[in-house]
Amino acid sequence: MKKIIHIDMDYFFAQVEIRDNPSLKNKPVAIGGDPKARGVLSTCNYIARKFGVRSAMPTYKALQLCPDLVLVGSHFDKYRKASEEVFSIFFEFTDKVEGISLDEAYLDVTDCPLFFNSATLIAQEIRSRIFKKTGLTASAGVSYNKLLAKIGSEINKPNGQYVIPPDLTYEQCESWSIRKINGVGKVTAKKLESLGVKTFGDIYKFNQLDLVNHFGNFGTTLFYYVRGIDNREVISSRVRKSLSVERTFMEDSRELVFLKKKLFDCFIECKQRLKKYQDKSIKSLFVKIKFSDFTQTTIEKSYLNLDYNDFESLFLKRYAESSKKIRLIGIGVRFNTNSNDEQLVLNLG
Ligand code: TTP
Ligand code: MG
Ligand code: MG
Repeated sequence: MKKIIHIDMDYFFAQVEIRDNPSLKNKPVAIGGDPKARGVLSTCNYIARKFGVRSAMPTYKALQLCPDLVLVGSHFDKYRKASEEVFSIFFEFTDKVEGISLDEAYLDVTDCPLFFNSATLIAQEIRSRIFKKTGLTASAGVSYNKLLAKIGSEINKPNGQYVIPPDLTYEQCESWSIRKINGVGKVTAKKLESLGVKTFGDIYKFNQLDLVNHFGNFGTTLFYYVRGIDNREVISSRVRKSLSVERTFMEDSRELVFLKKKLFDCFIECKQRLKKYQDKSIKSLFVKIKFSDFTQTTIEKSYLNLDYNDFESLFLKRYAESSKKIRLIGIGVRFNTNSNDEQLVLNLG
């Protein structure tokens, strides 16, 4: 049985804006939607949601529901940066990461050796690392397939997680809204509702053939989904472009013996972790140094073979060019990537 985690950031665009402007913290806040230009909102925080404000709602309507709503313009560069930070944390646990949008992904952690292979603990740790790195909260669902992991991530939103174990019973899910189902958009939901179908339990009353007659192939999918069956794989939406290992020191240092020892530790760990990527070809080697004043530098050379001496000479060259103490060193390799799949495939929403 698989172990799948679905992660989705809470009120993503709004949370980023509020993080960067704490005076908004206890106010109802929505993103985008110039009322004069008859715009619609991208999203809003949970305070605004109490008033009935929602994503994609026309701004004038949101202001009728919540006259104190604070409208904030969007800053995609910030959302993209936060998203990249969040995704890089996912890759600390598995390469099987399927990005669905900037703020959402599925992870297959079936083979992840960390945290005793407990998907619940991994989800907890991912959310905690996300918060430490970005100051943002995320919610997670944990289950044995994508459908149920996604349903789970909604249950304790915001800033929560929920596990749906394999012994899910009919009683537990019969009252779930069909709108929870992946692929049931407004149109399908309307059609289902016109047949008197609102919940998982209602779909149970139809046999597979009836569902196919009404919904084509999706009818079969529905038939299985409401029985907790979903065999979709997590499809990696991004290929790994590099692998690196780094160490931050308790105290900044310029002691060469100490620094070389740390560099060598990184090398050994990097070599060990590279065993998993024998199908990839290495393009270049690099060394990263962060100084006590937090400035950072990366030195790179093209790859011939994986030799510790190459890393050390890169390091020594840059070490000699500065007199600053060092707080972090890292080494890594970049892989050759097929230009078609190099780019992270992400869309919004
Ligand atoms: P969602 O994850 O759907 O929503 P959210 O993160 O704002 O809120 P939550 O997950 O806590 O329910 O979407 C992620 C971002 O995508 C959202 O912050 C803004 C953007 N978005 C739009 O621009 N238009 C939309 O209609 C939706 C649904 C989202
Ligand atoms: Mg979200
Ligand atoms: Mg989302």
